[in-house]
Amino acid sequence: MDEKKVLLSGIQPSGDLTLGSYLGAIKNWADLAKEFDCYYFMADMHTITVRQNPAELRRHTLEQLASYIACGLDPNENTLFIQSHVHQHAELGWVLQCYTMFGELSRMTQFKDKSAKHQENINAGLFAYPSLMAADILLYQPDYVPVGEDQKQHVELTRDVANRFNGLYGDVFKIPEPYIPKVGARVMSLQTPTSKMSKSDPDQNGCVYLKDDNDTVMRKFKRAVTDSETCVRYDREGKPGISNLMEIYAACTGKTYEEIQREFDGKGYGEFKPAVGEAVLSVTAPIRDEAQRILKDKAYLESVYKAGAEKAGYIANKTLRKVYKKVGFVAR
Ligand code: ATP
Ligand code: LTN
Repeated sequence: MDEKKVLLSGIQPSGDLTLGSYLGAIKNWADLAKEFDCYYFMADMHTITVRQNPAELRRHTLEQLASYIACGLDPNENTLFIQSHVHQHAELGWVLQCYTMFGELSRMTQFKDKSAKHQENINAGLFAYPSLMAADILLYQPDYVPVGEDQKQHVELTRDVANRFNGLYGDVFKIPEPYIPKVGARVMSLQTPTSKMSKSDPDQNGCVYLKDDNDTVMRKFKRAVTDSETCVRYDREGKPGISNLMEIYAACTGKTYEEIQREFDGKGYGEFKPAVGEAVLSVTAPIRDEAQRILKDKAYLESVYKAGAEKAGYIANKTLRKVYKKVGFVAR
């Protein structure tokens, strides 16, 4: 009998994975398999809430799977799958929409941000997204949901919906906790350090992608927006650019802010920025090369996502059957 606690998370294949997705999420996942029963998926159903090019979506989904593996998620120890392969997500998603309030969904920051960004396509899926995310999570009865700071609000809504449902029908869902890393919890854009580094950001210079070649990474860090001072000092409010670079450097080297301040005392930004680039590359270059190698082996990737969907589907189905019974659907 497997007594391990369960943990689940997903990322939308909405673009190339960034340093933010890595430091804020995936990096922290690789070490968890020993302790937890882990499920990670490509949230392709969430991705179509913003209009996608179909060929690109397919490519991003497979590249993301290859990157997960390259980042250290061993498919033998983690269940890796594609959301749309497990139809129970859509089914529970519908049920949970009927237990999520209009007002709750209206308050979601991600909805407000994305509807401001895509005013031509504020569709019902974008609005109901958190109900589908609640389904993604609750199907697997996880104890923890490791996400970046920006997703905490969605996990809290998931807890509210689960509690509401349990209140009506008894203990159907386990109430999950968000699991948020301390360092690298929010990597900001290198060009606009007050907004999150995001893979769907059209400004590619602000964003460091895991697949970027060495020259591109170095160029992006050298051009990172800073301030008119010259001293490397941590001040999130007053010096957002430098503080962001310090956080990235700390996350890649394990150094503290005090150590970094001492290291670059009197040296100025001209030396600090390329040092951050080098530190990032020491982490991302091996991942990039390994992901490219894995991506060429299509048969292997297929075997991974098929086995993942099978295992995930089995667990998801158990929860969905219980829910269908509770709400009053006639058993088939
Ligand atoms: P999109 O641009 O499509 O909204 P995104 O790049 O913002 O995507 P998500 O797919 O929303 O990224 O996030 C994947 C995971 O990575 C989430 O757990 C999220 O919290 C984390 N994450 C994403 N971007 C960052 C970031 N800049 N800093 C820290 N964590 C991040
Ligand atoms: N909303 C998340 C992606 C996501 C997710 C999930 C994360 C979809 N379903 C379930 C954790 C658990 C995002 O945009 N990063």
